[in-house]
Amino acid sequence: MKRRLWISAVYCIVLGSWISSIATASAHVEVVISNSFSRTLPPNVQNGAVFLEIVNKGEKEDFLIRSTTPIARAVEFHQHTHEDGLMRMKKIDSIPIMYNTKVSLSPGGLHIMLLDLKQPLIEGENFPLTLFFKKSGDITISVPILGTDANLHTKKNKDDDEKQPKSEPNTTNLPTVQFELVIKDGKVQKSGKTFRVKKGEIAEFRISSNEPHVLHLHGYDIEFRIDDKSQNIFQVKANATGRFPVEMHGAKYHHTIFYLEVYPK
Ligand SMILES: [Cu+2]
Repeated sequence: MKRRLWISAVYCIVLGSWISSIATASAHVEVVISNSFSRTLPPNVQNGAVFLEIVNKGEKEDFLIRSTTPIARAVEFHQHTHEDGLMRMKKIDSIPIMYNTKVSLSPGGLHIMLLDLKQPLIEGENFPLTLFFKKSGDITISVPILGTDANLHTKKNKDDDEKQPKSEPNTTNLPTVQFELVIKDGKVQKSGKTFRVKKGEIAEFRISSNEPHVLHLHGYDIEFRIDDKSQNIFQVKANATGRFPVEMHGAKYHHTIFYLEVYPK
C-alpha cells in the first residue's frame, strides 16, 4: 500500500495533467494510461472509438485483455490493416505491451471500439472506461470527449481550454459539399461511386435507401445507420486526406458501395 501511494505521487508529479488515471486494483502498479480521448459523433452514429497511450513501467510484458464501459453494449480492440490498398478494421483479442514500452492507440491505428453506444458522444463530456490487464489488474479511466479531429497530443484539458481561445473553427462555418445518394438493393444508383471533397470541408451525404443498412466509413472509423423510411443525413468533417471506402455491413451484403476521396487544400 505504501509503495503504491508513493508511485502514484511520483506519476502525478511527472505526468501532471496528462494522466487520466492510476491503477488502483492491483498490488503492482505497472501500467499507466495517459492522453485518453474519444471523438464527438452525431447522435445517429452507432459505434465510437477511444484512443490513448499505455506505458508499461514494469519489468514484464503485460496484455490489455478486456475493456468495458457503461455507455456501450460491447468494447473491442481493433487494428487497422491495409489490404489491396484498402483500409480495414480487424478485431484483435488482446494488445501486448512490452515492458519499458509505450503503446499508442491512435486514429488510423490500434483503437478501442465502442459498439452500440447507449448515449451520444457529446463534446466536453466524459465517460468511464475500465481496462483489464493480465498482470496489472483493472484500471478505470475517465475518457474526455473531444472534437471530431482530436488526436493524441492535440488534447487540451478543461483548464487549458478555458485559458486559451479555441483554435478550432466552428464546424458550422466550414464549407459543406452535399451529395445525394439513392441506394437500391445494396448498390448506389446513378450518382457514381466516388465522392470528392477537399481537406477541411464537410462532406454531407443525403442517403435514401430501399432497405436499412449499416455503412462503415473506413479510416474515419464512423458507422452510419440508415433506414428505409426517410432521407438520412450524415456529415463527415474531412480532416484526413486519402481515398476511404464506405462499406456496407450486414447479413445480406458486405462490400464497398462508394468512396470518399479527400484532397489536400
Ligand atoms: Cu474499429
